[in-house]
Order: sequence, then C-alpha cells, then structure tokens
Amino acid sequence: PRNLVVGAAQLGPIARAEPREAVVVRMIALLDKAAARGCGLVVFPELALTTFFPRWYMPDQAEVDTFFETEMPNAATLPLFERARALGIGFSFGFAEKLEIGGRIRRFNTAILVDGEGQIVHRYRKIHLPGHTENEPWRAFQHLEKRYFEPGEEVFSPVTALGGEIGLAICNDRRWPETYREHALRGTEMVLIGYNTPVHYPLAPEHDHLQCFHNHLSLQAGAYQNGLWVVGVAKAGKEENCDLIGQSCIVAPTGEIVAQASTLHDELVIHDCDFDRCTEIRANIFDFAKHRRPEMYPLLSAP
Ligand code: CDT
Repeated sequence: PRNLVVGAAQLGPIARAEPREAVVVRMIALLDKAAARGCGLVVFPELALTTFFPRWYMPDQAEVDTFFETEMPNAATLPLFERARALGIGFSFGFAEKLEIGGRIRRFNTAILVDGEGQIVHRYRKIHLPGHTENEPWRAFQHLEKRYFEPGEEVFSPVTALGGEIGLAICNDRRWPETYREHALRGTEMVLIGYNTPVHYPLAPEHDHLQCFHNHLSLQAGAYQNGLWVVGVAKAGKEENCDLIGQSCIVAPTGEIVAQASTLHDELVIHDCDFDRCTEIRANIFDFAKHRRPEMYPLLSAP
C-alpha cells in the first residue's frame, strides 16, 4: 500500500487585527500535534494567514494590499516552513498572492503544497471566484472575491509528491463537478481543499440551514464520482461579524467521511490514507476508459 497519514488542520476564527505571526504560532501548534500523531501531510484552510478580508469593502487598495503576500515564504511564515522541514512533514495552505507578471500587478487567491524538505512543489490559483465586484451595502457582509482577485489561469493538475499524485483546489471550486473530474482525468489521487464558507448566504438565505449539508454533499460526491481522496479544511467559527461553517473532513474515494472535526476552533483530525484505494473506484464502477462516454458529452467543454 501507498500510505500517507494526513492531518486536516482546521483553524478557528482569525480576527482582523490578528497578526500573521500569531496565526503562524497556531499553525505550528497544529503541525506539532500532527507530527506527534505520525502525519506526513498537514492541510490548512484557504486564506489561512489572515481574516477572510473579502467580507469588507475597502475602497483604498493600499488597505486591501495589507492582506496580500508578495513572497512565500516570508518573514511571518518562515517559522512554519522551518518547523515542518525539521519535522520532515509536508503542508499546504492558502494565502492572498500579489505579484508582478509582465510588468502588471496581479492578485490571486492561491494555495501551495510544500514537501517534507520545505520546498514549494505545487501552486494553484483559484479558478472559481465567487461573490461580486461592487460594494453591495444591503448585505450583512460582502463577498468581494471578484473585486480583489483575478481568476487563476492554470488548469487543475496534480504533482507527484509525498508518495502520491496530489492536487489543489480552493473553497468554491469544491462545489463544481468539473474540479474533481479534471483532476481525476489528469491522475490526481488526493485533492486538498481549504474553505471559508459563511453560514449566511445573502442571495438565498433560505439555504442557510443547508450550508453544512452542501459542503459535505459536494466533497463526498466529488470523491466518489472520481475515485479520489478529498481533504476539506475549514476556517471555522465566528470571525468578526460572520459565522463560518466547520466540519472539516477527510473523504475516502468511496465517498465516506473517515475523519471529521467536531468543533469550530483550531482542531486536527487525521486519517491514514492509502492512495491505492482510488483503484477500488477507478478500476470498477468508474473505470473511465471502459465506461465513460465523452463523445456523448460535447457540451461539457463548451462555454
Ligand atoms: N471562499 C469561498 O469561496 N466561499 C464561498 C462562499 C459562498 S459564495 C458567496 C463558498 O463557495 O463556500
């Protein structure tokens, strides 16, 4: 068997004023706990270093930019990289990335995977950016991802690391079947997905009570229908004025939840994941080569 003990490292709320250094101390505490329990990989949430800032309209771009990282690792995150390397374990987390490409400043909602030697071996920039572009004061809080980020331009793909084929996706991506299917078609065996999901959805508040259901529904269906492991990790709890769902979990390729957080705080749940279990699904019910009929789905790749 090709095993990797994975830790889903949920983070509780991060206050707007909480410095990155304090968050990194919390992340290192989870990392240490994970190492003691034999983890080879620890997965942290989307935008793990700061509060979920797209909930505020900030007309001053200089203020928005205080939430972005211009290099990684940087002074605030270096202790995390160093501790993980000393422990010999990999990790993944999301952050707001600002960089210059071709003379233009670009901003992305990004996740990285770091291997056991402290090297960044994979980077993904969020493709499905939810929310809106303009300030909408009628909302209890904003969701301005479409204002503060550009969509990523690289397709979903895995990297060979930590003994398997590991891929990344971010939050809203997990609701889209195409995310998992594209990953699976490219050989991904485990997708790491951090999220920040408010309980309240201003456009359809009648769905507020379904947020946790839709979270697990998406993660479990994505895992099963594509025969891959899914590690879903929340930033949870009451963050400033906003309640975020928890229920971080590890989902087997069968669609079963094999580990799940039970608080809305910093919490680690782990599972010993066998990459070879993807075959249980992919060599049988969802043997793509044998049973899939792409010629009958021509609209799936149409705009
Ligand atoms: N971070 C993120 O993508 N959150 C969205 C919230 C709902 S859309 C406003 C999500 O899909 O969970």
